[in-house]
Amino acid sequence: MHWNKEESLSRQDMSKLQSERLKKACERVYDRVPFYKKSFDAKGVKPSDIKDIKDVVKLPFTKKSDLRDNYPYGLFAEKLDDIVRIHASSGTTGKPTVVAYNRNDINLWAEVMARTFTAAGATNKDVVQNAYGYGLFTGGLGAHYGAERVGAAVIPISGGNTQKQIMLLQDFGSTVITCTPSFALYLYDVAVDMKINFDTIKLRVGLFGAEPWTEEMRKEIEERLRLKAIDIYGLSEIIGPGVSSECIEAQDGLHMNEDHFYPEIIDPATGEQLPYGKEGELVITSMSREAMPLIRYRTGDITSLNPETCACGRTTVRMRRIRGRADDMLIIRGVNVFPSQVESVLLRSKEVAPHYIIEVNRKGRMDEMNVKVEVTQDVMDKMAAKVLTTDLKAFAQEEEELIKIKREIQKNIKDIIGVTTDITLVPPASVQRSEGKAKRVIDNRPK
Ligand code: DLL
Repeated sequence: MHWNKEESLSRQDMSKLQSERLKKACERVYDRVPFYKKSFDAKGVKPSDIKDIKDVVKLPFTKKSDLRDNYPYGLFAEKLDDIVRIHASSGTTGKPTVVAYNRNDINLWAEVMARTFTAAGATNKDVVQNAYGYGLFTGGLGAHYGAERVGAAVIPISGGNTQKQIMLLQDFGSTVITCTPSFALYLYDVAVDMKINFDTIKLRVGLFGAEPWTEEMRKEIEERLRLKAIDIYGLSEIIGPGVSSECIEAQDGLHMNEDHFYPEIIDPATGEQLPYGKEGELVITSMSREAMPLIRYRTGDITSLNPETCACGRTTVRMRRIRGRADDMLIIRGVNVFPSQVESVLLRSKEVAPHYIIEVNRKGRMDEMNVKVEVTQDVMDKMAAKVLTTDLKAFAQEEEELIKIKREIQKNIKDIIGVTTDITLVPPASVQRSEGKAKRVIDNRPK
């Protein structure tokens, strides 16, 4: 089932629509946003040079720093009178990135999020427990309007409040949950602590995003929470959630809403556009936005694009699951390491749980990576039982067991990623849980 006919246009019709929309967006920003007039002029390009979607490569990029430099309202293409919503995403340093919507943008957002819910199999028969944070973060309100548009009953519980979340899951019979994948796992842990019988919970699908996660993490979540876990992607600068999402039929790549958000993959070093299938940085032009369209926005996210028609019938280009952000990539003694690669390797091991922290330190001139990961309750129980026997030999064997687990993970990380790491196994529930976006990396190296 599709929400809009634009999800299954022929490639030719899609290009035609994109070409028209790109032209309009260029005219709009050139006329209304001094920053764009300047950056178009600096590149020697005029809106009239843009005749086809392929001409996009002539246009200048927009970077996150451009939003900061024009803080707060400098990139708005609309007067405040017509702006009806302002969101912001908190950066790690300094001022937040500010984004604006007019009425048409809010409507567009609800439409693309309705596509997202529909692709995940949600309908007016569903009860959607929306555990994305409401506020400046786009997750809460973005999911809210989309779920309402498909006619579902939305519970605007927002993030956090874990025990109450579980009570509502049981009492309100929520069938769909929306939250970060790390919060989904946290919810599960709390439910286990509360001795909840999962047969009393009706959840059948979760729409998870806002942070990188892996296929292995998906499997864990699906098994534990007994639902289908759908990957949804977006960023505030473009609209919020609603940029791309998986379909429940195939779960094989995220359908880009490319009639509104034109995707390209570039080589992050040279800025050169790369062909379909090649991995690089995702760049998006938000062609239909009115209050704040962005031209060739560099997302910093690493992925690739696949133009083949999906088994679900949608023809929109699919984006592969995000590998990570270019700026989250760690360089450890010359080897590029994405936290998601470490996650994949860890979750292959049955003895550890999907809760981990990667810490990087510099000793002298050497980088050292330490991965702190929780062992499962099973491993813990086995250890405890042995200790209780006061049988020292058995205890020593258990320690050997732990060393074996550590060695195996170390070996897999070395073989698959190519770096030597130190592994610290810690008891269940000792790694900090997240109610929103998880923080998985602590980099203590001097900048
Ligand atoms: O995280 C919007 C969102 C809300 C998406 C709810 C999905 C669900 P920002 O706070 O601006 O917006 O953060 C955007 O988060 O550039 C990616 O690095 C990362 N991200 C978002 N979704 C995914 C995903 C929202 N599915 C930044 N997989 C993006 C991996 C994701 N990374």
